[in-house]
Amino acid sequence: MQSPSRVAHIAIIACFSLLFITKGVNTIVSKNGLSNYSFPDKFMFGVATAAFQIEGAWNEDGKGESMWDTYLHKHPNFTVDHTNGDLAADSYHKYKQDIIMIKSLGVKYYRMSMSWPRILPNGTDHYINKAGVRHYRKVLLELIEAKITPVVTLYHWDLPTALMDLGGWTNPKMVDYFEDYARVVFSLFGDIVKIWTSINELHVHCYNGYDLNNFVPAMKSHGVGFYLCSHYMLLGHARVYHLYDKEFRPKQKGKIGVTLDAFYAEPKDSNNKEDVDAAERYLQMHLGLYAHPIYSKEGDYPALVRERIDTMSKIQGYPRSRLPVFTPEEVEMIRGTSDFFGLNHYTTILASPSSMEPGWSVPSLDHDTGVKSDQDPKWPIPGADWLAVYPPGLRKLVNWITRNYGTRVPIIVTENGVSDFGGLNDYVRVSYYNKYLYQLLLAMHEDGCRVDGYFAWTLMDDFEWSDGYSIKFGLFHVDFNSTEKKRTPKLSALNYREIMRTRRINFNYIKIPSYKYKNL
Ligand code: GBH
Repeated sequence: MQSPSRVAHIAIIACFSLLFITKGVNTIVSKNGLSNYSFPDKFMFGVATAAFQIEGAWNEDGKGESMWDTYLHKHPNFTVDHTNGDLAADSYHKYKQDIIMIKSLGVKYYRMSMSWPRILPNGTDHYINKAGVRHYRKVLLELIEAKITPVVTLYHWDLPTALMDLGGWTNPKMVDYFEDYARVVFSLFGDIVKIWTSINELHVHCYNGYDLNNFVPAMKSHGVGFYLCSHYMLLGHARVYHLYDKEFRPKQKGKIGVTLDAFYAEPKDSNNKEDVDAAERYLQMHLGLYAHPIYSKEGDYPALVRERIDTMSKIQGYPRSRLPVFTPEEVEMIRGTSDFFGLNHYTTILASPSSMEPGWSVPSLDHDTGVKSDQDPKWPIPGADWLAVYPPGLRKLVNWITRNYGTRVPIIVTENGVSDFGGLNDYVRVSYYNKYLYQLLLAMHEDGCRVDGYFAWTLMDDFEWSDGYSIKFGLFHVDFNSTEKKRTPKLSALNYREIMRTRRINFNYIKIPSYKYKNL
């Protein structure tokens, strides 16, 4: 038996080392609340938006209709609050104010998207809308004047209706149309814009639009249209990369990449091999499907994905795989077509295997994946039901990407943020940004991941697709009831500005009342 004093001694040592260990993996803060690690000077900090979600002015100055305009006018109840993007935050008219806001945050980069039908009202390049071109030129010049570098997304889901009428992204011809549109945009704005992203979140556009049907075009083509859409988007992205690389880069000297999205997947029970496999399968089917063709050494769809969908298609009696096949030339054409890994990340799921769940269609991506996804009851869900807060998920995802695709290209977090139901005292958002950014610092400083930038989603409250205006993601509040769409900074805007100023996270900068938010 050990003497009581010896037991106490051991307990004290254990306690200290525990303190030390937890300090190592959790937040290390100095007395003044500052994070131990900092963001390098050349780290790109920014805020992100998307044209359809903020611009409004849906039919002004010769703009054509996008599929979101047309569909929401036809189906006004499609969004939860029966709203649409006709007016949104009216950024088409208020862009100068937006740029003052961006500047006030102290960020040096602004990720925005261009509306394809504002530039090409009919989708095709036989007619260019001069007023639309003039508008984006004004916005870009205003940004430059404010010393903010624009990062422009060519396509953030607002497809011209004329092209949707031809089948949208399931039509192989879309690859040509996208290239034509990109050529117009590069020639008109490439003197100013030096960082491009081709497409925002191929997965979400195809999954929500073809499998789940809660996003336009709501095509009800689950398990078939989903893969066609993904396939032609990959080809479209690659064509646009090469177009830039060959015809524009030599003169314009910019960079071009793509933005992919992923939830992180954690095994429901990390001691259970089946759950571990399920988590990996989830990541491969959701992110690997797009990332492998572009970023892996060998290119093409991941073997696991290829085999799984081929097998399922066969069992289901399809004459050929529902996942289209790239020719060897196409594999080569897509491989290596991104100067950075644009990553949108919001949340994490717990994965376990399942062959069928309520709500799944057959066939579908979910059914093909065979993974039941749960949320940990300990994770707060402050707004949208899909967005549970689990900060270490970002660090783990960035590590997963680094393990799978190496460090040839840097990761740029092109979106990250959290939703709530409104209010200026958005402690939830302050806490979210502090903790997610700290996990990013750990990935960079302790795990050796190559991360070059971070964009907060989003500058201000906006039109959140099928959630309408019911949930809020903004650093700035927008009063959608006022005609002037008045903007007001939230606490999170002040906190973000402080991070920009110090290049560190100051966990004490905004005190979060502990009684208010459990688990934050
Ligand atoms: C991003 O997508 C978008 O790029 C951006 O436009 C958007 O405003 C932002 O997120 C915030 O939502 O029906 O179960 O799929 C993030 C991916 C797409 C995830 C929609 C949640 C709805 C839940 N999101 N999806 S589900």
